[in-house]
Amino acid sequence: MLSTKENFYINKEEKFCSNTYHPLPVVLSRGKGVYVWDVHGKKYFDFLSSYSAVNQGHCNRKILNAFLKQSKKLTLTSRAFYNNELGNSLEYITSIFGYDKMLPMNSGAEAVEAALKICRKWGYEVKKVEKNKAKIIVCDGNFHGRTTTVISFSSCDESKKNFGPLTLGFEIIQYNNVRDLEEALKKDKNIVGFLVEPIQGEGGVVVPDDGYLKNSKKLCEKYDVLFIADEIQTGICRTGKMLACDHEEIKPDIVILGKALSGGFYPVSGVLADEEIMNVLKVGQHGSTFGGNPLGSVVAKESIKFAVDKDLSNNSRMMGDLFRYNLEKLKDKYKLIKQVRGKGLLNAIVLDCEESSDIPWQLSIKMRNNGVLAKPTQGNKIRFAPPLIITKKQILKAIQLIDTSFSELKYEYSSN
Ligand code: IF1
Repeated sequence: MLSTKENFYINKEEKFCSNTYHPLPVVLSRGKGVYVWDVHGKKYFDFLSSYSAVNQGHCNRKILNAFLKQSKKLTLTSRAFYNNELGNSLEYITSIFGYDKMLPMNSGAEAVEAALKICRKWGYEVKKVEKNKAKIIVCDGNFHGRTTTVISFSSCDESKKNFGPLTLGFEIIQYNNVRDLEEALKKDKNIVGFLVEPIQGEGGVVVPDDGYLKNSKKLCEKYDVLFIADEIQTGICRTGKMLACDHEEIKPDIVILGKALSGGFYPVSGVLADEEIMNVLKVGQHGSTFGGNPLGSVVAKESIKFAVDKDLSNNSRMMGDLFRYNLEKLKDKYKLIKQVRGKGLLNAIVLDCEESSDIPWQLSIKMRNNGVLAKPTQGNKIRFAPPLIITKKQILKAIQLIDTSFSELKYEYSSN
């Protein structure tokens, strides 16, 4: 039962904000580290991390201090002028990821769009594909954002219904199927790129077979096609490595970053590539008002520096192993848990119920009541993705609260 105060905020949001989400009934007012607090001061573990945008923890002090210092000096110049932070920031970031250049953008979808433009332009001007014939391969179950071109290649009808006419030039193949990729590459010489999530988030944390990324990259090399890794959700230590592609020791031709690139302070995204690819973009051929602004530059550098200095990759790997080990124990205890899957601290459970069942939602409500915030995705999966600074003690406490939530649900469903 929600309080008058909570309903006050919910009603106002529902009255004045476009209605494009179905939020969990909780009204948050503060965040710090792995915790968030609601308007009544109740404390929760945040096991969504704003869809992996606060890997460094809510209101991270180091990023906050950098944000405050820069925001008093200079926030935005546009790229019509140089500024004294952009070059510094990108020198550091490109050195960490091993690329010559980064194109600074703002939202994830905007960076995906920019990567698609770069790939197409490379296709026409370097691979010499016939004008307006360039094709990019994407995967079934993909999620790369909400812009019109990006939803044009979504395999989810709800994402694209009545948003037409859709952008042409994309082919959908099965995810985690190297043969499907080879078949597509063989039959069309106009293919210029393969856009893939190293782990599919929206699909309910779908981890491909070992070797899928490496073999796909090899095929892209064989057929002179750019391998584009969308690491917006899997990047910046989320899966136990700086990039999820690092698990297979491959270097994508293009890497797309977002979300935790700013530690949740400010929309910063980017496209990483070496010069022979990035330099297809010439003066006047791409841009953005906020892209590369000094405030976002400082925040992004500090966000990556924190992830590196605190070795968030290692903590993500260790805490992820501990979390999945304990989820597997819960799976032995509750037959409702059909599968535990994930890598690092990007995990999910698949519940043994119909995708249309309200059990996942009821479980999320129980977890909310017990102090853990997590939400169902794709019907019968619940994603668990806490900030990467989480400690062993916090993981074990969260598992205990999740266990309690299952036992309460089991009683409720078994008693009727
Ligand atoms: C929503 C999903 C997650 C992304 C990848 C690009 C973007 C996203 C791999 C676009 C954004 C967010 C967006 C949010 C829900 C959430 C999401 F469930 F939709 F799929 F995280 F898994 N590439 N994902 O995950 O970045 O433009 O949002 O900055 O739109 O409902 P953005």
